[in-house]
Amino acid sequence: MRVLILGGDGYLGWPTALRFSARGHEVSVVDNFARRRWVGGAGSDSLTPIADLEPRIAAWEANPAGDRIRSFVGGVEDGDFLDGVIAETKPEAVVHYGQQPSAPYSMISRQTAVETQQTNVVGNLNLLFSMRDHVPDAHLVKLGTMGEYGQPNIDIEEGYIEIEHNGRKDTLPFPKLPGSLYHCSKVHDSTNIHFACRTWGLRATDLNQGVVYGIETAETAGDERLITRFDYDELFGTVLNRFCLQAVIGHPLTVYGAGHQTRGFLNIRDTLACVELAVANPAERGDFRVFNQFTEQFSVLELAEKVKAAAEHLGYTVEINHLDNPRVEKEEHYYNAIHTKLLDLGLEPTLLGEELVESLLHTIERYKGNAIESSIDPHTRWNPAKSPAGQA
Ligand code: USQ
Repeated sequence: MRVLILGGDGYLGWPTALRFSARGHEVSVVDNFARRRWVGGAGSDSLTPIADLEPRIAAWEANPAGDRIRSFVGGVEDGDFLDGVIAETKPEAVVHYGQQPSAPYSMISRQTAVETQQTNVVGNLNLLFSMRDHVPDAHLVKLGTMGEYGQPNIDIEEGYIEIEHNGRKDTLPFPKLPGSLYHCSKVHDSTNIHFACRTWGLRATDLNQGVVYGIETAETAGDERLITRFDYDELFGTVLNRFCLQAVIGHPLTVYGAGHQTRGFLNIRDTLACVELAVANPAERGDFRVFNQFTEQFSVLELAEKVKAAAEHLGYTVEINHLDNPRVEKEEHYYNAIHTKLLDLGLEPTLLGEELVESLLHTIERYKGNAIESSIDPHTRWNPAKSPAGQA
């Protein structure tokens, strides 16, 4: 299959490109290296050493499992550039990770909020037009987020809910309560993709993904030149990855508030498995499918306790700190999200046992000398008017 991966230099995009290449697909990647710039601009860097895209691809092509990967350097916000790539590569599946993925980054300022929504909403809209005009039969696999739903006081369904209102029934998109301007951008994307499916007959799968953790995947383990990036800073590091890095370098774990905020989580290996399953089982023409892509639910405090236990087992001393929550989010809430569609397609979840946390800690140990500790503590507040006394 011809597979185009947007954001192919990123945390998930790079290992996804290798996975499809290892399976014998014809892979092309697009990236403008914005993630590298955003993280650098935040005074941080990937913990793992990552080469530039071209040498990385050359290392993969020299690998026994490797095959040719074509690369295109440019941004999805540039509609003419993207149109040219789609027309040239004629993908049968497009996996779209080419977005600004950080909730805190979107909340720094008006400028970063506008940048986030421009990159995400305009980029996605450009893609829909290019697919309509050049590859209307191709399958769009879009990385959405569980955060589109927020934390409603009812069970979260997979994309749609049957509603009975004033004696009439319909199946409608599940209500959205996004928790940051980044999450809002993903809601806007979902609306636009759904519209394109209904109106132009495109086929799409929105993967409403939970919080990802982990570093190594089958293709990247064993060859350091192929390792994916690993972020742990306040903006781009996801919570479990951050806690593991913090435990290894002796930084108190940064639990925001009480830590009872509950989210869906999944291992990076399962992200790749889910994307593969979605591509292998495409949506019908005109269909906008939504899969909730996570394997387990945890509260933030439960994760901190798991990391503390595993790290102490390895001889570390770990302190858990409860910081004043820089975000505006519910700390006590009901959370039960349905996630059966990917399991029905054959997903075999990688569960977060102590062994898995220990193996993540061991991988981080190899690179702990690269950690920039000053990038860890949170400074971005969702509502600056609510800053506690003494803080800017
Ligand atoms: N949190 C802490 N301490 C930290 C960092 C985070 O307590 O040091 C808490 C946050 O307050 C939040 C939870 O952990 O309640 C998750 O935060 P996160 O930064 O790991 O994840 P989030 O901002 O929700 O965003 C991440 C990805 C995003 C993806 C989303 C999936 O960056 O791209 O869409 O996870 S979801 O959370 O399901 O919306």
